[in-house]
Amino acid sequence: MTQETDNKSDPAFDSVWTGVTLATMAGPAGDYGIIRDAALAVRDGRIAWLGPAAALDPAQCDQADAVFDLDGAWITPGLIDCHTHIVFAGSRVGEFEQRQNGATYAEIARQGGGINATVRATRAASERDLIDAALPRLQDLLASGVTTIEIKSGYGLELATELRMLRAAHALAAIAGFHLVPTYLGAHSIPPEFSGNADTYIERLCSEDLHEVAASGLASAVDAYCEDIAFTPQQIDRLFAMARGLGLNVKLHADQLSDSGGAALAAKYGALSADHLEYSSQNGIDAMAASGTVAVLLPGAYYTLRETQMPPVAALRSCGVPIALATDCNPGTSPLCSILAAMNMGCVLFGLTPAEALRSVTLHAARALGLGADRGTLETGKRADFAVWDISDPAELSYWTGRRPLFQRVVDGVVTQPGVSG
Ligand code: DI6
Ligand code: FE
Repeated sequence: MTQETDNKSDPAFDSVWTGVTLATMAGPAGDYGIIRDAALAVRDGRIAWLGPAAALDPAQCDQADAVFDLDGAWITPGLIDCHTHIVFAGSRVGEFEQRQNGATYAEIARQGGGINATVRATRAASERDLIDAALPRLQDLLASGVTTIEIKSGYGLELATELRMLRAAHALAAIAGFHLVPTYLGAHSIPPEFSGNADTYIERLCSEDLHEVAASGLASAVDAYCEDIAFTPQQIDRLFAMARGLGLNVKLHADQLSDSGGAALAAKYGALSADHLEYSSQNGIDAMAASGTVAVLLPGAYYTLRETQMPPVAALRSCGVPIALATDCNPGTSPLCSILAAMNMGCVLFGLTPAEALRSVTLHAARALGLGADRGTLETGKRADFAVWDISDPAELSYWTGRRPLFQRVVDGVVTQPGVSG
C-alpha cells in the first residue's frame, strides 16, 4: 500500500491553525515562548505539531479535515481558572448593598448572612436549579478564554448537598464544554447545626463524609478554610491526614485574613496549592518552596473586601514558588466571572508583569491542579486546549478590562466557540 494511500485513509492531522503567532508559555519564567509566522496542528485531541508555518509539510496540511488560516491571530494555551466556587444558589447582592452602606463582612455573617445564607439557599436547590444558576456565570467565564475550571463544593456543609453540588459541576462541564477539576470543600465553614462544635463536625467529616466523597469519585481534591472565622490548623491537620490517606489531593484557603500558619500546613501535606496568602509568613513560603506547593493568588477577594495587606509576591518570586491567579468566583467575596479581569487585577493590584499573569493562568494554574504535564503550555503531546485571540500583543490580555478579545476557544482540538465573523 503506497504512502499516499496510507495518508488519504490516515491523515497526519485532524486540523491545522496557520498564519498565527503562538505564545507557547513553554519558555523560561518571564518569557511568552513566542513563535511568529507559525502553525499548530492537532490529532486525536492532542497537539501533534507546532512551529514555523514554513516548516509544515503542505501535503499533511492538505489532508487535514479543517485548516484555519487566521491572518496573524495569537494563540495561547487555554486559560485555566484553578479556584472557583461558581456553583451555588441564591444571591448575596443585598449584602453588597449593606457593605456599601457601612456594614462589615463579619457583622453580616453574625446576623446570619455570609456563607450560611448561601448554604441555606443551596441546600434548598435541586441539581437542576444549581446547573441553571451557574450556567450564565460559566458562559461569561468561558468567553474569557477558559478551557479548564476547578469547581468547589462547600455550600452544603452536609453530605447530600455537597455531593449534589459536585454532580452539578460534572453536568455543567458536559453541557458547556470545559474540563472540570472538582474539589470537595466540606470544611468551608462551620454549619449552623454544629455551631460551637467545630471539632465534632471535623470528626464527622473524617469518619463519614470524606469516605463517601472518595468512594463517589466526584472529587479529586479536598480543600478547607483555615481562618479564625472557620477552622483551626489542628482541625485541618486531622482532615488532611484522612484525605491523603484516602488518596485525595489537598489544597487550602490559607492566611487570607490572618497568619494562621496555613501555608506551612498546606506544604506539610504536599498540597497542590495554598490559596489567598495575604498574611503568609516567610516560614510558610519557605515550606511551600520545599514542597512544590503552588501559590494561588485571588485578587478578586482582595479587591472586593478592600483588603490592604498584599500577598508576599516578592518573597514568592525570590523563593521560586510558582504563582497562579484565579477568579475565586463566589457570591460573597469575589463575584468575578472573568479570568482576564483577574489577570488585570493581578498586575495592577499585586504587581505581576503581564507575562507572569499569563503564566499564572496557564502553566502555573495547571500545576495548581496537578495537571502541569497534561496542559498549560503549547507543546506537542499536550492536550489541544487553546484560545485564539484578536490581539496584537499578549500583554493585552492583562491590559484591557471589560473587553472580550477571544476569537475561538478550542477544547481537545474542537472549536467550542466559533470565531466572531467580520
Ligand atoms: N474565602 C472566601 O473569601 C470565600 N470563601 C473562602 O474560603 C467566601 C465565600 C462566601 O462569602 O460565600
Ligand atoms: Fe475561595
